[in-house]
Amino acid sequence: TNTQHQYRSESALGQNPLSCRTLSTRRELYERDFPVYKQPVEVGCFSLDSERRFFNDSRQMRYYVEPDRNPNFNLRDGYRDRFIKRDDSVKERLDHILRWIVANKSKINPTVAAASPRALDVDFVTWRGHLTKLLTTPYETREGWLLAVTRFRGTLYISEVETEAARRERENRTERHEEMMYWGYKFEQYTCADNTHSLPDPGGVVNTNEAFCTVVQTRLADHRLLFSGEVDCRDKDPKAPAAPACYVELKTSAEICTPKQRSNFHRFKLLKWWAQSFLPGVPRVVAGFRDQEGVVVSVETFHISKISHLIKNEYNCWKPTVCMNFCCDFLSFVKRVVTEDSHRVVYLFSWDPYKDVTYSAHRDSQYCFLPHWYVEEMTR
Ligand code: 0WD
Ligand code: CA
Repeated sequence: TNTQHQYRSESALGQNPLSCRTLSTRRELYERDFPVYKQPVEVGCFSLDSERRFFNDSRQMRYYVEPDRNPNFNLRDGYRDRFIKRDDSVKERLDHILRWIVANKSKINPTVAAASPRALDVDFVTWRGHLTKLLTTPYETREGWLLAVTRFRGTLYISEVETEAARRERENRTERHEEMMYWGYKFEQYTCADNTHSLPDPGGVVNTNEAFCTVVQTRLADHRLLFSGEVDCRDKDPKAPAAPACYVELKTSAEICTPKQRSNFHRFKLLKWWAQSFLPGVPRVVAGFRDQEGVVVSVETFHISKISHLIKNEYNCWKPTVCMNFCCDFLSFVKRVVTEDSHRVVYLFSWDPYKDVTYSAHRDSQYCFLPHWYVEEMTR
């Protein structure tokens, strides 16, 4: 019909394609062929210890120990007396990734002798979590985002800025919500061991400062990406495939009792799980389903490559191609907008549900996020 034709020919870029000031997030604009997304390659990893100190190694790697299918793990255990919580008012921005880059420049810079010495051989540097937010944007109806972008020596760095709404939510969490945030980490403790020949220690302390992060390189259409994401654990079989294929993502979710709950799980939760693990090439998610009292009553493995089939029968459901095409077009939009190459300039991209993406530019502002030590190291 005529309507369909108009949809198809409409540009994703704002009302006036020549001004290119905004980017639409309407789903129907991104329903085209799946873009090229190269198999992500792990180029390194790093660890953050119990005091959030950076190490250029895998000391915080943990090993997956398959639990009973119906385990009865009590996720509330230890919340009061064996929990050290990371201070989430401290904004680390891209600092850990930048430290990794400085320590591993040679690995991502095979062309040191090229025309632009010291420039990184990638278009974008960011956290996996920021890309997850971009992938899910066409389907997000609750939370907007702010992404700060700086072009420095040709590479675009993307770092999230906490929205006012997110800050208010963080500062006004209920006691119940605070405790539920602990449950995910407690589930990790029940299913992860510190080395290949030990067992999980549910009697130990949960410290959310600790993290093991993978650094991967890949390409989305013509965008060369370098990003890092936190990995929960790996397959402990030494014959398991190389990273990231050996990694396992752990999740907890409310037990599914009704068809409505199952439908919501497929439409909202599986979208977030798929986006987060598809990006770095993590092949499976192990989910602990818990009751109202925080007891894990069943455990199920989801293979990322099978999730799109699982959801196909769901009415009005999300589509992986929409997620990837939107992300791709957003990155193209960023490349067009962010033209001034300077660590002192930040372009702030802003989005709220049911709105278009907009941006503003800021020089020498509170939004600057590339640290001096990084700028100096990469300029020398
Ligand atoms: O300060 C900030 N604004 C951010 C810091 C925003 C995003 C990330 N980070 C850093 C932290 O250093 C953290 O170690 O990111 C790391 C995780 O990055 P990611 O993998 O890119 O983030 P994401 O995919 O959103 O989260 C992965 C896991 C989460 O697991 P679940 O299963 O809940 O998705 O990382 C944890 C959490 O366990 N996590 C965080 N840990 C520390 N600080 C944070 C955070 N802000 N966000 C998620
Ligand atoms: Ca997890």
